[in-house]
Amino acid sequence: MISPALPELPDGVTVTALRDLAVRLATAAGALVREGRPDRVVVAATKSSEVDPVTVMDRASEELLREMIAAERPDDAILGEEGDDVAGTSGLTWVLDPIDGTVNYLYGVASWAVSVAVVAGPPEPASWTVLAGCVHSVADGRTWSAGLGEGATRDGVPVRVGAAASLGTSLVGTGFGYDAARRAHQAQVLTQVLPKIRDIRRLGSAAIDLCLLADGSIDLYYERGLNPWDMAAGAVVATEAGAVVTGLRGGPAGNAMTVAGPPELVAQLSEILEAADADGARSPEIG
Ligand code: LIP
Repeated sequence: MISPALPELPDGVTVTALRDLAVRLATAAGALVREGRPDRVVVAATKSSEVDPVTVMDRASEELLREMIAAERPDDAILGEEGDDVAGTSGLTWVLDPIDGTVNYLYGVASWAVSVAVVAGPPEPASWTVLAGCVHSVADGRTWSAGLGEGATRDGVPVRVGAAASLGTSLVGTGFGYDAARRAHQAQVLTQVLPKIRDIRRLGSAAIDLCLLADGSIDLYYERGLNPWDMAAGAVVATEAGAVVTGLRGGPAGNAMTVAGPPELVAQLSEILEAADADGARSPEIG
């Protein structure tokens, strides 16, 4: 995949410096959350449904990220999963997921991450340009980062998407939303996908899924219902590693659908997803 054109950046700002900051932010928040994890994590509140939890450490992690950004880049805007939007004047927005994979964090399953990205343009996947991002998988310390036009790395080593021979031998990551009707539809879609691939992985963090795709640990990824903070950092890691990250029916990646992988496999998977109405284009009542 060819990186999108680099937009004009504020004076003195470079992609490399933004990427370095994204890594520092994600690892600092990761250390806070790792050290502060109690033996028994409790749910502080729920959001879109009773199975969509927030913990005290989601909030503490995002607070730390916001404080560090305010100190280092006071003119930038902030869009975070757990707090109010902060307006900025620089044209750059930090897109924050303080814990992606909160359910795993809650249960002590190792797949959860701090995800930090910085974007130019409106902070929504259809129109932003992601300049840099970092996904820090806190339990095992793996850290993926990417800068626009700079490539992607895991723990400093360049990564590339894998080259699965065919859709039939592809290992495909996916995820499910928090709404019951949406989940029922996602389960139906899965019945169309599963017989045509090697297997499915539902690991519980979209940010990590996109990074595993980037380093060839899985071959493809698709999910409906991603929020901007679930995907911003992972998407730049994946595209800089050679993946296409797109929506269905010629649209951009976003809430309706995100499909990622090598171009030819994405095209084949997208055909199945479109036929199964995986983006809800023919069933808007499901939401
Ligand atoms: C979660 C994801 C997960 C996805 C869920 C949810 P959270 O983010 O990353 O993989 O399937 O729908 O968006 O809620 O843990 O930040």
